[in-house]
Amino acid sequence: MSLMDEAYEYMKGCLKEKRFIHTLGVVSVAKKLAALNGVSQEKAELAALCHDIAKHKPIEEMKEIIKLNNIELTYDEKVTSQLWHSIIGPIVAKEVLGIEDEEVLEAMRWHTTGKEDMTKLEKIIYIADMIEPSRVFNGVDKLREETLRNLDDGVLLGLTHTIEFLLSKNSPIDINTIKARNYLIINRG
Ligand code: DGI
Ligand code: FE
Ligand code: FE
Repeated sequence: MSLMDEAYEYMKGCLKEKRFIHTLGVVSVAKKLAALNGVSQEKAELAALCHDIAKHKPIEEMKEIIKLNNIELTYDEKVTSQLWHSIIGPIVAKEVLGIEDEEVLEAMRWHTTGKEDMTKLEKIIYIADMIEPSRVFNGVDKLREETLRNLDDGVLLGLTHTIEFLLSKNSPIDINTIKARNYLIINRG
């Protein structure tokens, strides 16, 4: 069986139905964005398929994986468990599926927060996760339009939306999200 087929089979088995539907949505948007932006559709498909591979792990198991792999969490990351599935995702994907492609693993790693100076593949997985068809929130249609028109503009709007959402909830904002947005603003053509 090919790695891709194996990944489909594993993800279908490890995710709840709703999350698997979300995942298939991310795959379809990511492939489309890859085609539009000159990125490997196969890498986009694999990264999208596996991006939430650790999402359903119990908190204790996530902590254990973080500890076993000597990952030093920042103070902010320690108190934000929503970020942990993306921090350990690449480790799990390597271990259970044997994924070695660093570009794919990095795109999985940064799918929740984004980061400074992202690759096109990282941008695609970050934004596809937000705009896949089953996502519903105020402004999602504008975000879809903007992303199809221009990947950087879409990612910038997505980062702004995330920051506004976190501000409104009085949640801590991960530093990588701020850096991702600053970088795009400073370096946009
Ligand atoms: O895993 P998904 O649900 O598909 O999406 P995701 O990986 O983008 O995770 C979304 C969750 O992560 C959502 O509950 C908001 C939270 N989140 C994302 N960035 C930050 C954050 N939470 C905090 N506190 N700070 C962040 O910067
Ligand atoms: Fe996620
Ligand atoms: Fe997701």
